[in-house]
Amino acid sequence: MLKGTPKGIFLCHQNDLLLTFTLIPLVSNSAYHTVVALLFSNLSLSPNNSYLYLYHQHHHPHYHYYQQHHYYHYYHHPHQYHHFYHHQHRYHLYYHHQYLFSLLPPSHPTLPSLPPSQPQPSSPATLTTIRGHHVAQLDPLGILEADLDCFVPSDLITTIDKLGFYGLDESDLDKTFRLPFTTFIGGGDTTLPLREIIRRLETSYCGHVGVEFMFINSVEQCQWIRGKFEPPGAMHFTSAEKRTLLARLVRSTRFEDFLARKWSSEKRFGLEGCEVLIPALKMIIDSSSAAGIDSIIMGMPHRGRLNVLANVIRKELNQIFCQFDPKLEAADEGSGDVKYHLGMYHERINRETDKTLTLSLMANPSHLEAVDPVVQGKAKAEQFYRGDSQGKKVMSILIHGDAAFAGQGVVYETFHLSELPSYTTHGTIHVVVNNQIGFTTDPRVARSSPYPTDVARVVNAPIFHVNADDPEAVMHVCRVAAEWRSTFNKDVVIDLVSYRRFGHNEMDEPMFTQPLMYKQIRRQEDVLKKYSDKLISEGVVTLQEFEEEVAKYDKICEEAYTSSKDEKISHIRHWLDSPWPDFFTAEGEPKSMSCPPTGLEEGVLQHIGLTASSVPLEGFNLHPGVSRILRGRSELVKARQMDWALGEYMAFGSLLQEGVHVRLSGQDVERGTFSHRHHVLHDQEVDRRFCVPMNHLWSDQAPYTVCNSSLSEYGVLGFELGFAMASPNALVLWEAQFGDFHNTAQCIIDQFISPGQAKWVRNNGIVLLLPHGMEGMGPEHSSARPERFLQMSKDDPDRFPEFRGDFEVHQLFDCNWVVVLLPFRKPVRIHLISKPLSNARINPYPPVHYSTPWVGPGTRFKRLIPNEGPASENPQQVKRVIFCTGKVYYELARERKVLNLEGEVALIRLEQISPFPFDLVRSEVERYSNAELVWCQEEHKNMGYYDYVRPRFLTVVANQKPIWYVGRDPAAAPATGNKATHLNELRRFMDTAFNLGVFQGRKF
Ligand SMILES: Cc1ncc(C[n+]2csc(CCOP(=O)(O)OP(=O)(O)O)c2C)c(N)n1
Ligand SMILES: [Mg+2]
Repeated sequence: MLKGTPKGIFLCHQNDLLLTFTLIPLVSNSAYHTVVALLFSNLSLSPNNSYLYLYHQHHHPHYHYYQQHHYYHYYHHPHQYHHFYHHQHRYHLYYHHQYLFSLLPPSHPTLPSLPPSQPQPSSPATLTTIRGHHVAQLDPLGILEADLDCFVPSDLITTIDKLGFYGLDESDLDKTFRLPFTTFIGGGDTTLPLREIIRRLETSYCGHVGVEFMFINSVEQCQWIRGKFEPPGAMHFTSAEKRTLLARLVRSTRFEDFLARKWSSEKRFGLEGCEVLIPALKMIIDSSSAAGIDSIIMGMPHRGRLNVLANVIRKELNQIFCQFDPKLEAADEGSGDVKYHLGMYHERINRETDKTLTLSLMANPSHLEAVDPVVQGKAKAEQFYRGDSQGKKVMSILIHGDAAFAGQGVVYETFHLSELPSYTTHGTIHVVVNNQIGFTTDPRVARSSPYPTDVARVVNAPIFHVNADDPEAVMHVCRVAAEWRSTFNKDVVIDLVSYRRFGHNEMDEPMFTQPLMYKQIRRQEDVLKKYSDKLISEGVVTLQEFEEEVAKYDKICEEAYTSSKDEKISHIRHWLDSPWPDFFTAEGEPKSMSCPPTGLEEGVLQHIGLTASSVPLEGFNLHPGVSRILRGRSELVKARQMDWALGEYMAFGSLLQEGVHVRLSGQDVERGTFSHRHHVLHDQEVDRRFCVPMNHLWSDQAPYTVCNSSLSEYGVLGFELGFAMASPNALVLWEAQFGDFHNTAQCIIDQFISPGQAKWVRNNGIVLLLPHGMEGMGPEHSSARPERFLQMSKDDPDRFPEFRGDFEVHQLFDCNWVVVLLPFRKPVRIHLISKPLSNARINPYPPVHYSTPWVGPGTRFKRLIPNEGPASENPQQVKRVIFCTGKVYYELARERKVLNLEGEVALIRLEQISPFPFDLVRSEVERYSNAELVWCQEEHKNMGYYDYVRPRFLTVVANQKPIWYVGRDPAAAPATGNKATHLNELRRFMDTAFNLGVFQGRKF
């Protein structure tokens, strides 16, 4: 015990109405410094209890100054009092701790009473600090500090035997004090002896639960939490509840034991050391179901995942066990995934509440925490489609590892979505399996924050740290967390402070790196043994009943094991987390393989165009600049033309008419980064008066959601991917501010979007809008790195495909492109080739006339646009065919015209690059059989499309002809920062493109 440390202190705080005092006496026991925190509010304001004393640890010269001066002033000058306390609190109490306030009985003679007329000081709300969690007994091993700090804040420390040293004696402990109304420790009592106060507070705040909530800026919420932890008997459980808890613990523990026995050398990332996770989740689910929740979407990492699938989601055990069979064959197309990544969807009756409940655990990649925003997006979408605007029916639970929770930035990004109107899921319950280790790394070198959970403080989520070896304490915090979520619809964190009994996986040797910790772990009795002993000694169960429960579950496992041997084939689709039952056939196949035309009646186009160029609300004060834009649109509509922004309007609007929900999310998407979109109009006179014309198209249209996101890519793209998972009947688009910013969301692209179907047989129609264009804007803001996406496409460059009538749609099914009308969903990446802002100045795109060949009824997306002009009339005379894509076409067409080469050079545009339109390219190549073939791009040679298209062109011509490259030279940066260099590069490759002799005599 620290020498000379104080016995007790009162911390002073102010909130709106009250001055509050927290008494923090400390008591020692053999193993811990423990702290007790008590809030005595109103203490100084009532004439009956204005008994404050300053105590000091050492004789400090300022002692009398503070005692006499400030106290004295307090009675006469409330403002100085305020200042004084603020000063004390911040400085002396926290850092020097020489000065202590203590409480004396009302009869103490030395202090004057506070005059009844004393005005109450008021100030911005601050709340009582309760720091008991710093010394609560959270580590089941008893060797680590959950807050990484064995230093117990000295302002909190005292020992009972030091009472005299601080001016108190043992007799003070038995003096009775009136309790303030803000505390619940009294139960029915309004006064208690100090000894009892200390005991009760110790029970609430310094036992196996550490509650962090002092940072919450709501008196109501803080009081609510106190009300859950302070009343005597708050943690009381009935015998029936205890038996249920024991039975759940049996399942959790014996499941891992069973796997360990049967497959001792298989990786499973066992839960041993935190078996309480299973009853914890079940308690959260039961309590949430009781509060009205009927759909829960969960995300979690590897640790204990199989156990959660088995005992929470209730995946059939034989289906889990057969995954361990090395001879099990895969029935589905695709490459599949390891068993501890698979997801699951299950509808069942909750036994505790008798209500129907749907549970889904999202499949996820190894990349820790990447699934967090995906879960949130899916939960949001379910809430949206069900009209659950308050999150009373659908909720999400996220489970985290301690190291990943602290280390991964996407956790922070996800928290920052939690309160945003278009992204909130109205409260997520986070559960941290805090085994105090990450692989081989100790927490003290893995994080800089005291707890792994501190990230949650940014959203004022209460954090409940709990010793995972005390299952009843865990159940209590889980119940409180669920009630918190259903009461306040805000995030909450449960930190299960536990340990990891074995290595990171079952093959790892933890003694290499954590020898002492693991010596202790070997001595550690498992929680099931401890808890069953406790219940047996309490007489809640008999030893025989307990053993029967264990035997019963072991038998279930054995039987499932036997039947798992009959499973010869694994169906990944049985592990689907987001089934779309009516969308596919019963076998999970598309109902047809057809791609209907996407053209529209002119009347529809006109209608949408008019809405896009008007304000449907009366008396709306528009900005003159926006008025101009809308007038420009209206001119185009009159001329039956559309530019990029109108084209987008037409596409979205027509889908809305057909009942397809459209959601566009990303940074500044409402106006549009390039100020071209203006989907949300702002009244210039009335604060927060908006108008979204797209939602005024038709009375029975589907809703349009357009939302500016937080400044995140990883989190927001993950969220939208999850949103797109909930329903196939939606177009969900994420737009990057500039295409290159998608690189901070690369994990979502690489781990979910590209391989999602191959790993998890999961369709998804997410659309990425990535502004791209080499316009001299510098190394960033130029390239959306199309080469990266093309590299993910799996069409074989070397195999010329067979052509059937449905070749086009089959290609789309096999590779990655999407049209919302397709009978399946594929992620798609669209590069907006050229930014509409620059269109205004150097518009490479003339507005498109919406006459039939392009957008009218019966028309469809053109994968390839053949040459337009003289070259196609006399193809045999053509000397060079330049294939290209995007904006560079317009530069080439202009140059060709200037050079008068329109008869000799054909320009062909690939609108769909992947899957490669082998059929159309072949017929163009055959048409211009005398011409040499060129691929022209404005990107550098090692970027853009060249590496993707080259081998495919060679396959088309059976390697009989070269496909020459024209474009920028290879480079390390995507674009130059120098405008002159940019223009020189452009000039140089334009010259090459039309120098018809340049490749003569060259070998390929
Ligand atoms: C983003 C990411 N980085 C690194 C890894 C490799 N990795 C797998 S588990 C692990 C440790 C995780 O520790 P923790 O989050 O505490 O979970 P625990 O295994 O202890 O349950 C690491 C580093 C990963 N899977 N994902
Ligand atoms: Mg860990």
